[in-house]
Amino acid sequence: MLSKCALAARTASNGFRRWKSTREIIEKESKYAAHNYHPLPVALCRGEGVFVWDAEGKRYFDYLSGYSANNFGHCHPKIVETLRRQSGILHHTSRAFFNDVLGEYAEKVTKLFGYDKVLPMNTGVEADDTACKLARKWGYRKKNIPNNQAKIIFCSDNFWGRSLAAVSASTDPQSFEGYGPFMPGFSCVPFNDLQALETALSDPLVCAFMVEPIQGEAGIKIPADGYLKGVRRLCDKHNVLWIADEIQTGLGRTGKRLAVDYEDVKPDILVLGKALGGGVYPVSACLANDDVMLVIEPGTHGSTFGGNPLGSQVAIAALEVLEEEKVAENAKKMGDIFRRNLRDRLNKKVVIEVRGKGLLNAIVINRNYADAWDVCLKMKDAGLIAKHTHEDIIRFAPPLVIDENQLQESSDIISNTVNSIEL
Ligand code: IF1
Repeated sequence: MLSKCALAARTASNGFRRWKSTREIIEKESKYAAHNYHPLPVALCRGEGVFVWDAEGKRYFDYLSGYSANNFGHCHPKIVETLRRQSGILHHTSRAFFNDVLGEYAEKVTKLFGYDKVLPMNTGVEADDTACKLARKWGYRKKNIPNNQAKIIFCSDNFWGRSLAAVSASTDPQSFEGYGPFMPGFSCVPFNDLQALETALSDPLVCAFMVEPIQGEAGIKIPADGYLKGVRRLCDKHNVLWIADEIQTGLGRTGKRLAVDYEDVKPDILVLGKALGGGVYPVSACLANDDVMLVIEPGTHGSTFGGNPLGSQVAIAALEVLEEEKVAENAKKMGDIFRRNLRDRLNKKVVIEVRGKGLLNAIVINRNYADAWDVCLKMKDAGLIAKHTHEDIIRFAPPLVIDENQLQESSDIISNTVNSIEL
């Protein structure tokens, strides 16, 4: 029998440390962790499925999903069990040696997406950077671009992470200001503009065009139907590699396995991340066929953790969940209901636009009436956490395993909050 005191101590602990209040958690994080984010004032201690709980036990719908890493929900039993089990068998070896999981994972991910090979990395930005390296080397070896002159074209308002290369491609001063000098050989064309792309790609020094099929950080910008088909055609015409950054849009998020599936097109290099690690471990990947992938030879690229057995086993589990639970199909169905709900119910003076695909959605707030941050604070109080991007856009990206009851309840929270704004 535990003493009353020990029992109290145990219930007041999560096994790692004593519970703290929201205030204490925020104070400590603010004091000791760098201020490179401005978080919503909510302190999370636990998650399950589409829900998270704060230090006081209040429950929230998670409408950010850890920036779309938690597509399969918090603490998915199969994913957590895989992480637990594999971490007790073999977690990390480096690719100085073979391990018994990487090949299994590589076979699974390449067969699922239809490529010859995968290059395993950890975070999104590393995989995008890898794609750029692959493309440059391909440009020198296969397109005969003179050494050190290869160019990569991106779109304005692109986002692919925070490294020096990624911010060199950025058109957002918040991302790049103060971090120069920048990577040469990068330039941008407007998103959703095939004419501008054609002009850029006709430069024989261009080796690649990298694009998100739906621009996330830019505010969930969806290109016109046919844009991706046009990208494919222009890249073929000018012998340029098409790199699709599906780190945020991939793995069911937009209602298909990949966002490019909506137009039945296949990029030369497919980049995945975020949900590939099931939200429990960073796993990212570059997929390509041999004519591209094999330009990288032993010793010319790598990563300490990329392809480790723990991450590889977790990624196998994540891909199995994606298929077994028909996650993309659910995202499509729920996304259609979600946007219909919001369009029917939201005060159109306050919300100018509802847009999205699957469960990657955004609303645009009329700034005469409110700003996105204040609306996020109000939704938090009402039991739903979401994050704004820019001052007027709120992104809605719940875990893809959300069911219809949960979707209806959370749509109500959003519409009641927005409609309670005084005009
Ligand atoms: C931040 C958004 C999400 C990405 C795409 C590569 C990466 C990302 C398309 C890099 C990362 C995250 C990072 C996060 C904000 C963010 C984000 F607001 F930008 F749009 F997801 F919602 N390609 N996106 O979206 O992946 O290296 O971070 O693993 O940096 O603040 P990473």
